Amino acid sequence: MEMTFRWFGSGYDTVTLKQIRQIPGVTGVITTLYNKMPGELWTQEEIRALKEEVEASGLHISGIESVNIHDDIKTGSGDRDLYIENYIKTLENLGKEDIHMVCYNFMPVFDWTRTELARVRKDGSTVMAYTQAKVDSIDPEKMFESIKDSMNGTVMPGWEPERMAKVKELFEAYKDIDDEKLFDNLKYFLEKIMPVCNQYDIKMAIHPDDPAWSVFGLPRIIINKENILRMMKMVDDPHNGVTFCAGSYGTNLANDLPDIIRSLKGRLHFAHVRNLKFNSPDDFEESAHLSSDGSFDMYEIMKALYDIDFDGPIRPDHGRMIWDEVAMPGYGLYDRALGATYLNGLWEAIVKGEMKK
Ligand SMILES: [Mn+2]
Repeated sequence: MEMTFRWFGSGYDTVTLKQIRQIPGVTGVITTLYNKMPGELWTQEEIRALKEEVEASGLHISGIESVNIHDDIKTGSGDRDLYIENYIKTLENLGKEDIHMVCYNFMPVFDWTRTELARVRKDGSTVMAYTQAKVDSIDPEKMFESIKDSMNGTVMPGWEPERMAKVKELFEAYKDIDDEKLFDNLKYFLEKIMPVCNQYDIKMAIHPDDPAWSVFGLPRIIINKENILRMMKMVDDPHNGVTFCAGSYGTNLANDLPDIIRSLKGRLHFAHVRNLKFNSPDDFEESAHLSSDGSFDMYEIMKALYDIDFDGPIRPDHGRMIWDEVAMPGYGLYDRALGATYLNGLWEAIVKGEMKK
């Protein structure tokens, strides 16, 4: 595996490439063209400029998170074919710049959903948290309003004000879309892009829905082992792969995380590893990465990645806000750097332990 760090780009991220370069063991960044709207074409020149900026810092681009999918593709309507053409061209341009892993998601309307962006924990750190009761009591069109004041002046991925201004129209567009239709539309999209992925060896890595169940009555399909196996089988190509995200699959306690990892051997192209602390099955918060601070056994997660010979990029995920840092919720420097170091420590212990057997 390669330890990486998510970086939103100059002008968007409070964390600098220089800071990332100084985290021991981190050699690559997972980045994006953050100003691009879903469906928009990425030119080769823009990608090259991003690549040159990253490489000038002594790091390299390990993959893209995300090239976002336009809602017309997810709903299978409107200008879907035009947006797929743009997507194919974008993948081609990434391939020409020697970038070979693309993370994306197929979540309707909202990206990952949290009800609090700064819950205060006993140690004074703040974390993102989710309470089902809060979601059940809120008008979905007010969701953005309810959290936007806690974004610390940043734009959170998937929560762009331009999209959220149209949230009512978006809900309307999805009113006839159920799980089966969403699967059909995903299949249509994947079949169209597989030729370019094969030509340039681009590994597509679908990110799970977060939380891993339907919110506000919207369909959600990338939520458990059964559905992810179906998704891989319906377009059976190694380039049609998966991002394992511990914090997203882990929202549903019925998901056995090491077992899901083992079922993805050969199709797992990217891993997000973090912990959650459950206060009840309907209330969780994003704890530190350390096993003892949350509800997951992080050793078992890393061991499963080792056992399937995972060789793709891995990154720490949402961190706590600590040491008075002001940053995008979940995406400060300090706690994610601690997370990367901890995960590297687990990995070293696993590798050396196995070699001594
Ligand atoms: Mn994730």
